[in-house]
Amino acid sequence: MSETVVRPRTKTRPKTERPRLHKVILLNDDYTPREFVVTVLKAVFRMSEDQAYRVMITAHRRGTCVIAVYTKDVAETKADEGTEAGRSAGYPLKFTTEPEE
Ligand code: TYC
Repeated sequence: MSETVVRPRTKTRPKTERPRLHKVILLNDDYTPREFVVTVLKAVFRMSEDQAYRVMITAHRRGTCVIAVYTKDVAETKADEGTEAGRSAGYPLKFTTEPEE
């Protein structure tokens, strides 16, 4: 008597959830000089002069601007670095983070 061995032809791939990314958001204020905002964006977020200027002017006109998305830790560290750069120069510059949908 012959035995038929049936093996599954497909491998089960466990679904791994990708970690949610977090947005870093720049908030406008009335006191921080535009040029200072651009300098911080270039230093902390590695932006070109052009990119930094566009992000700064967007926040200036609309109130906020999303800068980039990172893992939670990196987003929070960068937001703190940017906020601290403003604080140590005496400006109320503020960056916040928010999880992506
Ligand atoms: N509104 C500031 C000014 O007129 C400039 C500014 C832009 C400040 C963007 C913060 O996130 C900001 N000097």
